[in-house]
This record gives sequence, structure tokens and C-alpha cells, in this order.
Amino acid sequence: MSSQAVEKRREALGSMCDERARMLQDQLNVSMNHLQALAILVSTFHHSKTPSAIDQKTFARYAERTAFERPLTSGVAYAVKVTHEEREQFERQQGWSIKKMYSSKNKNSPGPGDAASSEIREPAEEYAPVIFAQDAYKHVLSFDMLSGYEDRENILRARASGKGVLTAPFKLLNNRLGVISTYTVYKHDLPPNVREQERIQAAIGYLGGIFDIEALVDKLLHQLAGKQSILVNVYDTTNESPISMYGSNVTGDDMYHVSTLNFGDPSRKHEMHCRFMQQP
Ligand code: WA2
Repeated sequence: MSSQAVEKRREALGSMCDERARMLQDQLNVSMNHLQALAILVSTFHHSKTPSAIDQKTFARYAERTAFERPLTSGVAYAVKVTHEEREQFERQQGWSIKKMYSSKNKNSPGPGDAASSEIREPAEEYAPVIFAQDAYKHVLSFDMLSGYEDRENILRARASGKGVLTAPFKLLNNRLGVISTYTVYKHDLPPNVREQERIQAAIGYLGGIFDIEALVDKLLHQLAGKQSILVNVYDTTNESPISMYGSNVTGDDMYHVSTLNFGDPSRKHEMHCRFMQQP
């Protein structure tokens, strides 16, 4: 192939990749905006009303009916802050007890908030049990989200920053690979320049969206013409060794293009890598 033809090919790959990256980024952004709106809904109709106007059934139905607004999520869940002092009364009110996420037999990702280490720290100072969940994630109801490493880090970062945050891809309780996006609900409105400590203290709940990357990115890319001809991989490149979020293993050093993705959480980095399926 002439160098001019190679250049043409490279350009075509670059623009196809950028288009896909932009589309994915936009859909994620739209989804995250609606998660934030859902956090405001819970604040308004659960926390600011006595008695609450939302129960599990109402939440699940509303979440299901507005799922089209969150194209990359496969579900949403809401966890509340419960201090150790409040635990007994909370459990009596709910009629169930707060459960830890990973018993030592099914734990997946060891870390500070996880199985072995949390045995020592028991009882925890506070918990974040899920009280509402979309039907597909009913199995997380009553689980303490502070007892799982990725969920814990996400919640702590979300409530200290007041912004939407993302986990790295990890294996969810349903054994699928996913990314969780979290927004915090606060007791009252906070001025934009509020101190971090005040933010943390004012937190009362955590709204999470579950991104089922494999299934949903696939669906998204299939909607595009020319999907057959290009291979797409999405990586979380926050740490030195990138974590694959989407796509199959690729080998060889043939031509590929990297498009950067901005998913709105400045402490996480993502990239899309594209290559042609067929050699010229
Ligand atoms: N939701 C569903 N499945 C999971 C999971 C999760 N977290 N963690 C592991 N498997 C209520 O950030 C707050 C949802 C966490 C939100």
C-alpha cells in the first residue's frame, strides 16, 4: 500500500474512533445527569417529607419507567447513612438487618473495607445499607455498601467532593463486570465553597447507578454503521496497568487509534482503542 493510502486509512480509523468515543461519552454524561436528578428526587420525596412519599415499590417502578433516560445503566440503587447508634432502631423500622457484602467465601476484591480486615474493625462506625433498588438489583437491598472495597471508596469520595464519581470496573455481586457511579444526598443545600468536613457530615444517602459496560457498550456500538469493520476496546487507564472495560483481547502491533474519553470524574482516566478488523 502507498504511504498515501496508509495515511488515508489512518485518518478514517481516527475519525470513526473519535465518533464512537464521543457517542459513548455523551451517553454516559446523559446517564449521569439523570442519576443526579434521581438523587434530588429521593431528597425531595423521601428525606424532606414526613412520612416519606417513596417506598421500595414506588422507587422500583419510577426507576423502571425512567430507565430510558439512563441509556448506559442497567439499574439504580439508593443507600442511606446509618450510624452505629442508629442501627438497632433502623433495623427494627425496616424489619431486616444490615448485611455485609462479602463473606469470606464469596469475597472478590480484598481491600480495607473487606472481609478479613473488617472482622477486626467490627462494629463499624457507620453503615450504608441499600433501602431502594431497581428490580434487577433487588438482591442488593439491605447490604451495607461501605462493606465492599470499591463501593466504600466511591461513597467516601462522592460525599467529600459533592460530585458524581465512578469506580474502576469490578465484579459486581451478580458476578458481572460493572462500574458504579455515585451521587450524594445531603441533609440541606451546601454552599459551593463549603469545607470538606462539613460536606461529609451533611451526607445522608448515596444514589448509585450501575453501568453494565459489556452489554451496553455493545448495544451502543451496534447502532453505528460500519461496526463490522472496526474493533473497539475501552480501558480504565487510571492506574499503570489498564483495566479492560469493553472488547476482546487484542494482539499485534498493527495500526490502531486512541481516543481519549472524558467520563466526568477527574480522578479516573479512560481511553478507547480502535483498529480495523481486516488488514488492507
Ligand atoms: N449495586 C449493585 N450491585 C453491586 C454493587 C452496587 N452498588 N456493588 C457490588 N455489586 C447504592 O454508591 C451507592 C451500589 C452502590 C450505591
